[in-house]
Amino acid sequence: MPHLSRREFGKLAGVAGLAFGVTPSFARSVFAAGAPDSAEIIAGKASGMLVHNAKLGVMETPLAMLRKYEHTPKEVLFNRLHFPHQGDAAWYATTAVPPKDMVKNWTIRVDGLVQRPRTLTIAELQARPQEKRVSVLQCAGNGRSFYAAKEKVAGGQWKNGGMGNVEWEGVPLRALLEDLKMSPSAAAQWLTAEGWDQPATPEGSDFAKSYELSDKGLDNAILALKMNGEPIPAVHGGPVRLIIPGFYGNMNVKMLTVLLFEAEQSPSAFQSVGYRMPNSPVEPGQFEANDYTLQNSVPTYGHKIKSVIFSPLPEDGAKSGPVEITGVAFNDGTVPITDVEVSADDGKRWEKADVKKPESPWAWYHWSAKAKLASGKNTLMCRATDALGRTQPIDGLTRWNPRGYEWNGVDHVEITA
Ligand SMILES: Nc1nc2c(c(=O)[nH]1)N[C@H]1C(S)=C(S)[C@@H](COP(=O)(O)O)O[C@H]1N2
Ligand SMILES: [Mo]
Repeated sequence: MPHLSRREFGKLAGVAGLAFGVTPSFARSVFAAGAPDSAEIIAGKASGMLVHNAKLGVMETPLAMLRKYEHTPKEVLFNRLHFPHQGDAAWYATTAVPPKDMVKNWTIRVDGLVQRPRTLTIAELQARPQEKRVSVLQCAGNGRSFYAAKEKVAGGQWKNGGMGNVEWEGVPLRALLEDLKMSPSAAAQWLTAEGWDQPATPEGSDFAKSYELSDKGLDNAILALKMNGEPIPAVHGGPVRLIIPGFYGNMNVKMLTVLLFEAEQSPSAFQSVGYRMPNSPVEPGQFEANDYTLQNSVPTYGHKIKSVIFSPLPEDGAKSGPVEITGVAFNDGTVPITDVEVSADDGKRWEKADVKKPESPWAWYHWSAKAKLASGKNTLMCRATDALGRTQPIDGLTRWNPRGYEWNGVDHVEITA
């Protein structure tokens, strides 16, 4: 395992750029054959995923696939990794459990401002009581492509499929620290989590994410050992992944190797420049992708409330007449979603959808509404609201930002009946 020094941090390469440079051999062979299918890029993935970056195995799930499952299986779950894998391409390119000896020897260093720094072994984690958390996992860049209606933002042009509803299982973090007499001292304000993966070049930043210790979201965090009832596949962060239910994907660090308690947040560019939202609305040209500071922006933490139409989709070939509109909704899980409203006429009239209780506060909610499709073009829309009155902007472009994060504008689907 490479040594992880937390002071090895650097710059983000370019605008989109959460830095890469080396093309691993497995990716080269894939490129030689022309545009590769998702199943060729990551062994075990379904064919026909929407590939955003073949080199890094970044791909999203078409909604027609996503809607088939209550818990998104590993075969279709979107994938995002920042670094091409340099050591062991076969390991990277598989959704199987990582090699046994690697899992057996996996350790997590708990360090910094704790009573008793030490290293946890995977066996210790496996021996402890486990808890489940069903939570939507969603890339903060999900929906980025929709910002192009104002100005295109660099990076993967995600539609709505950079998300999934996943059952995680593992060891509750706070209880673990207390039991092992490793609670952070009063001086500790931040928890930084680091993954095993390393940037391709020495100037690159490590993938490190910091969490405010005062944030209630951490109370629900687990060191996850299982995803949908099985050991977590390497590409989804096995053997141990930090899961903070309701938080954007980047905050759920895969292949966890370090937990650091400190007075400050990590200097990694993934924390200090990337995965942040400006404090107040910005316009293109006013605020650039590298203008982010700790003062003028906040990390992408809890999911902003969102709803997505799963049916009908344009490819369903819906006919005019009565139709059932269905979809999902979710927020950060701190309060329930109270309403989903649906419009079948481009926002002129809105009807309340029937909203089902979710499996957990962070899972997706299912909703459905009856409507009538006119012959010709119909614009379907949906909008969720929660118990705090938080709702989705009708015009998502008001939240335009230079890195294209946190899209939660009212969803639109055009159906020609
Ligand atoms: N170690 C590590 N953890 C990581 C990342 C990464 O590149 N390295 N990417 C993050 C981002 S941006 C997202 S969206 C999710 C993606 O999780 P998935 O690939 O399991 O869907 O993992 C997060 N955790
Ligand atoms: Mo992400």
